[in-house]
Amino acid sequence: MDYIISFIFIRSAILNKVSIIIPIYNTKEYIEDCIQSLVNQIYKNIEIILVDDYSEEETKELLEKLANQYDYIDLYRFDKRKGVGAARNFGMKQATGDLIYFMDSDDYIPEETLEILVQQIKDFPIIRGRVHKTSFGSSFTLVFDGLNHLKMFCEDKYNLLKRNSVHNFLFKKDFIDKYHLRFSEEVDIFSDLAFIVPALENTFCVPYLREAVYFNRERQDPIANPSLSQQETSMLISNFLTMYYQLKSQYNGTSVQAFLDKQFLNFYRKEIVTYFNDPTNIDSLFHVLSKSVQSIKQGNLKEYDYFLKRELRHLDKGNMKKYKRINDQHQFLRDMRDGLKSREKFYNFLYKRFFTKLRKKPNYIFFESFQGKSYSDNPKYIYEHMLAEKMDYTYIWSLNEQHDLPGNPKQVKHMSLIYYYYLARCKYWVVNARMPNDLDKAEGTVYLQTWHGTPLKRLAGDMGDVYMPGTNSALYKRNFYRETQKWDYLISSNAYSTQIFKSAFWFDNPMLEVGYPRNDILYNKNTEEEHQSLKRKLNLPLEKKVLLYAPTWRDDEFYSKGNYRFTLQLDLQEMRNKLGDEYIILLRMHYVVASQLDISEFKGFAYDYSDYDDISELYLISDVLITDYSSVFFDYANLKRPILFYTYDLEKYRDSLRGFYIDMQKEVPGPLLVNTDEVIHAIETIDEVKEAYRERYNMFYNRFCRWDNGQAAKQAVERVFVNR
Ligand code: C2G
Repeated sequence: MDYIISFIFIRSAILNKVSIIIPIYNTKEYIEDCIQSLVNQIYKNIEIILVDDYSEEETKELLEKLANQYDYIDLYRFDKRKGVGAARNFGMKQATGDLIYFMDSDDYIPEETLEILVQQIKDFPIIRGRVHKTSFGSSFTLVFDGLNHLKMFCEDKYNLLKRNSVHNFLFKKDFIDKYHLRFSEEVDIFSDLAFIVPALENTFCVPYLREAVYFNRERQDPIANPSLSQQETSMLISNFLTMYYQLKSQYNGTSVQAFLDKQFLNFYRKEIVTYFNDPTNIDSLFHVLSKSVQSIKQGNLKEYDYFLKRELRHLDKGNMKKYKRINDQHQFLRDMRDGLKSREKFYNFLYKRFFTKLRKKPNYIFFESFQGKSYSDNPKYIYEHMLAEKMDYTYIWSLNEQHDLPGNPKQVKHMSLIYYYYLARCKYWVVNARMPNDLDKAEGTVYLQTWHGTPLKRLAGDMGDVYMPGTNSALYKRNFYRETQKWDYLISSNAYSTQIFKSAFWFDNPMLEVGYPRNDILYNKNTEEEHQSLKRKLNLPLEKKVLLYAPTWRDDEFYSKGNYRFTLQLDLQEMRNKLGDEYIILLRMHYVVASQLDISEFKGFAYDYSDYDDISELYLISDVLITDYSSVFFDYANLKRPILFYTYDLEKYRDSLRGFYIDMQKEVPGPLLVNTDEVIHAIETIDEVKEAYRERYNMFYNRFCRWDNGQAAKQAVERVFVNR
């Protein structure tokens, strides 16, 4: 008996060839993962139909290479762009399988998926597995208990369409043919609805298996390489309305209506309302929206809130003026409702709705360094230059703790109510890192972004997967993009940074190529007297040489968002034994590191200066810098003093966490060391190290430090405040 069943199963497996149709447009960074996941399928009776929708050269070549590797891959290429719907329709025409499965070229599936779906489809025309959103590559997977949990969707089958897509449905080919199911070629986004709505309409029940997983990858870069759902909102809306309309008229009087109305109302609430936060967006959409609303069945509106119903009433009546007035009131109330979610959101609401309505003060300047954590970096030196020049401005500093500052400026606590108030009143912002995500820049604000380092590690738009807590690659880049588009000026300290900033920050406004104001001090105060007086200020012994250890942070080692962990990997005991007669060491953790160092037993040798505001002053008094992947070495090189790289986790940092812009092994101006012994040895033989790296150091200096000459603050101020 068993024998017969397995025979039948094998026969049906032979019959059940699956044609996998993949439309492709420029997804070279993902397509290999996608195809590999198909090659790895346990279910082997497959053909893969790649339809290249006129991708650019690199993707085209990669596809040709991949198609040549396996005889069950067929590659077709359009001679112009036709869209995802056309590509899938074309793919279906080529398909020779009994079953059809659609995949997107940036997604992937675990090896069991097709096998489970094929086994379980039985007499049903359609089956569906679970779609799981992820921002990681194919190494990521889900673990189940080994059982198949089959669930039937019958009357509620439209719930399977929450994402409006055909992802992870397996269809019988004869069913597709019988009902002439085709994707829309009129729209790009939501073209699936034209296929899947009639498919469901002609099915009684759809089995669903959560063990058959489809990983729907959120693209890393919604700015440079958006997926369809990451496209411009205006396109998203117009495509949605086209499809909605078409289906509404096609399925008049059927059960699909309720589903379509629900999709419309959800879409209206999620996308359109947000889009109408800017009321100028209403004009072009009003009429088509009005027509859509007229077709909604009153009964389908029941569960929605008062705001929504009131807006829809005015859309229904087609009175744009009235609708705009109501939209305005509602946007205000919605902002307020959002503002009640947290203290920061409430302040942001007050900022947006009230403070920014006040007149801007043309001579007020707002300064902030590292989110108010310190009085430091480029903003400090720009500020002090303006003070020294006695310029006629009022200065406001954002600082978490009260400081004793020259010029006695107004100090406001970062993210406090008064912080938002002054952000709105100040005409100028001088800031060295990102501002709060939700903060919009009001009209008339001039934002000078100084940034805080020459990049070694890949930045923003140039990053691959993001490993920081509380975010994913797409969200991180979208927020970053929103931030950089507010910058009116950006300071760059070398031609290399200029080039990177333009692409990584998507930045087209004026770049101030003036060097770093924070490095002015390295030219203007680099004298023996200044060193001595700084050492006195810092309570350091005058007779000892100084080592400065200033590492960066690790994206994947954290306690919570913004609070990073750091484990000291230098053996201080050993260092004191070998170097203590001649040297002391200053330990300087990165400003996002929350770990506290316990170095009490190394009193007189190791000093923790992690909380000291200004690292530039520490550079001035140190004889050797020890760092890793921190941008500190680009600045320190201005002093032409020796630099050692304690890079015990180089491979991981470079290959999985961040990636670098330069080759550390070939280009940095000092040796890469992997344990304390090597660090000690390099310090003991520092003259030899200097000699060995002399040529490389000179090249490095010429490439990265040439623009710094003690005049950067002056030049930046002239560009932004004097010669505007
Ligand atoms: N910094 C510091 N102490 C450290 C490390 C860094 O004071 N132990 C300061 C330096 O001014 C440095 C800046 O913070 O230049 C940026 O630190 P990085 O270690 O380079 O890291 P990150 O904050 O991620 O910035 O383009 C630069 C990049 O954005 C890196």
